[in-house]
Amino acid sequence: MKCKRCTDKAIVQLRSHNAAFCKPCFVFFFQRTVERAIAREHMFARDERVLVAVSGGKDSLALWDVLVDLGYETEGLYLGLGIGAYSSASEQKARAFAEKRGLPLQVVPLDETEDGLGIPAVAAATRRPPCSACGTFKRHHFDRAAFEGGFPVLATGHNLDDEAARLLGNVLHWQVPYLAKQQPVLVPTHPRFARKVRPLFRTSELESATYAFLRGIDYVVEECPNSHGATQLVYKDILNRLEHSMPGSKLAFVIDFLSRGQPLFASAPEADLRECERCGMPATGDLCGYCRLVAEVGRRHAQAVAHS
Ligand code: Q46
Ligand code: ZN
Repeated sequence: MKCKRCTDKAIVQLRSHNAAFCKPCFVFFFQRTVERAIAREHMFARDERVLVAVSGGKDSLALWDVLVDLGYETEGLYLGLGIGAYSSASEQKARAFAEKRGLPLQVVPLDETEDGLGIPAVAAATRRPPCSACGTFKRHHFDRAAFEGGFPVLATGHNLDDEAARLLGNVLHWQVPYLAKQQPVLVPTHPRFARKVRPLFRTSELESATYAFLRGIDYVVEECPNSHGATQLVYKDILNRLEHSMPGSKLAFVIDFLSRGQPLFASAPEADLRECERCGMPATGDLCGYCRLVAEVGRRHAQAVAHS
């Protein structure tokens, strides 16, 4: 098997691209795919500071590595979710990555913020699935850190597999408002929001794992314990089986949706946003989703004390 670019001995085969690459050419291919995605989708300009949400996993650290290599000014943001050993290990990987490269990293441990609530505590108090609470908390703290740090752009490490699984879920349930917002670039709908971008939306999980390995990135291999049994994994499994029989299906599913399907949904009306009475971040009602959830935890705790 020969490298498609230089004809040296290939070490990676990408059936979805009908190509194989040697180490330097794969690194070049991966970085160029990300660079083109940023340019074609107008994600951000050379002079814009980018806040990169890092989880300690392969995708977000690979993304940060590429952005730094491409010369962008970046800062990492790690959110300590308080999920036991998984959170400790992932924080350590994110910190080690930043320290080794001399990059700025902001660490926000949820249980040390003013509300003092980690994900397990919120999930237990509200009896919600942890991932639902986690999504609300992540969105809030990412938005807030970008706003307070004056970052016009917030980048996350969602890859092609994430995007394809999300699309499959949204189509299966005809989630029109979500389909309207499923784009690699989300333009801010309020001055306190940053532009949210997903520069890895064209690169697969396999490609980011390969990139991380070849670049010597030490990432947390274990998945979050709450991801087991998640619907997303079922979708990913189905898509992987499809990909195995028909290489390139995942990429075509996402790319064709973005070019031909998504514009048909994009006119779904946007909710009017005001500022949350409690935290000041954008909200559809008096309180934002995050503050409503924190208030619910407070109410549940008060009820538990009253009944004890
Ligand atoms: S971190 Fe959070 Fe994920 Fe864990 S609790 Fe669920 S959403 S699975 S990406
Ligand atoms: Zn709020």
